[in-house]
Amino acid sequence: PHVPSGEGRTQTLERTETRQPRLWRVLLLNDDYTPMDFVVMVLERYFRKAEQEAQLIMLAVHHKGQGVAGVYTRDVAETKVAQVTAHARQEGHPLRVVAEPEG
Ligand code: NFA
Repeated sequence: PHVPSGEGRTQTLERTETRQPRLWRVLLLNDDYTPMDFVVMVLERYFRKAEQEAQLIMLAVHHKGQGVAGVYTRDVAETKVAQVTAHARQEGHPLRVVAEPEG
């Protein structure tokens, strides 16, 4: 880091490199009751997936047990978990959505 010269007595230390924030995966977990169409709608509306990709992710979760809906900074990931969980419960579906750190 270099120290910029200034007129006053206060010096500001600058860094040109800043660490990237840790990213969090938002996972959808399979269950026996949430309708496939609801999961596809969630992937389109909350995770901005196109319909075909949403279908593929939903089917992967259905067959493998879980799958990644998206990758975000921690606060965004936690907000997605809260919003999707609230929407699912409002509709009476048991869909589980969790966030986990990457790497
Ligand atoms: N397994 C659910 C069904 O057969 C569909 C589903 C997919 C649920 C992905 C949760 C996640 N209706």
